[in-house]
Amino acid sequence: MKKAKYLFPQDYMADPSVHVFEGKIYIYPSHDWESGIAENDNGDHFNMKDYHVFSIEDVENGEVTDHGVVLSTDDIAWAGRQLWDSDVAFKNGKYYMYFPLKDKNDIFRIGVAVSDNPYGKFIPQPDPIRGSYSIDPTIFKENGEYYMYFGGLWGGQLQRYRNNKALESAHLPEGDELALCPKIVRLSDDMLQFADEPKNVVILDENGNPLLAKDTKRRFFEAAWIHKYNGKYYFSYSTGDTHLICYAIGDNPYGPFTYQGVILTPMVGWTTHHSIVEYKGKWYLFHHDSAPSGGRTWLRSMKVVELEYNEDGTIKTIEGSR
Ligand code: FUB
Repeated sequence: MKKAKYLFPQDYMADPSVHVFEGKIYIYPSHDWESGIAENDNGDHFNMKDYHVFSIEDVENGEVTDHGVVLSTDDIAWAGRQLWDSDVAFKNGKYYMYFPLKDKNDIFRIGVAVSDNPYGKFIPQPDPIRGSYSIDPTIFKENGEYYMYFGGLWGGQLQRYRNNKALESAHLPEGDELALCPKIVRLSDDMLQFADEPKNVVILDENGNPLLAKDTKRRFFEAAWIHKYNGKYYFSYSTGDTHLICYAIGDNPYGPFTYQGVILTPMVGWTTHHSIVEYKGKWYLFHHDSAPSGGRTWLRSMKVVELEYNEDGTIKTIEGSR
């Protein structure tokens, strides 16, 4: 499958997080809609209010099943606005959906909703995770532990925090300052809270130095994802305002990770967001672009394309739609 294909042309869905549950691919996207809010650097135009779940058994030729609305802001007691990119993990017979949402003070928190099935419905906890902040949670299971990676700049509010504490005023590093790091945190046994304090996920350049803020084609912006290939950990992410999906490789889930290259060059639209999964012996990159909506950045459509590795374990760059 060398050419990317759109997965669900009937509606606008973005940020696909993908897992294999019960032998099928389950897709957990954001649900874009025409909210009428003007585009700005704060992402106010991404004013999503519910999630659908999708499944597919044959990625290359199969039908995508829409399992309908599985969680909505109407169900969430602490909801303000903007349901952004979510992810789902399975443990002990339950499915846990992690979602970023602004609370009633317009601060992003991360909530959890629970289901008996991968296709929902998901029942939200009454409060967000204690100590949670920013956006784009993704969950990775390793050696029986579950880890959340999260964080996003600009509208994702990561620049409002240092050492897991809110700043008096936000500071987005510039120039030769160190770039802000995405975060990793271990989840509690019941999957409903953080087990410890979030830590920095450090991305190094080829000389072993942490990436700088001015390195906008390589530094982390949002959309963390992690997968394992041949015993190594591949941390992938969006560079946001330079519109790339990049990756870095490390020896354990906490990193550090060393920058390797570009997985996906710019797509039609502004945001770029993805997940990577192995299914039936092939690897796939799930992502989105705004081509079907004529480039309206807030109306994105999810896509899939095969992802291939070189013999040395590096990933072959995929050309985006721009
Ligand atoms: O969909 C809203 C936000 O846009 C996501 O949380 C970001 O990763 C970006 O794709």
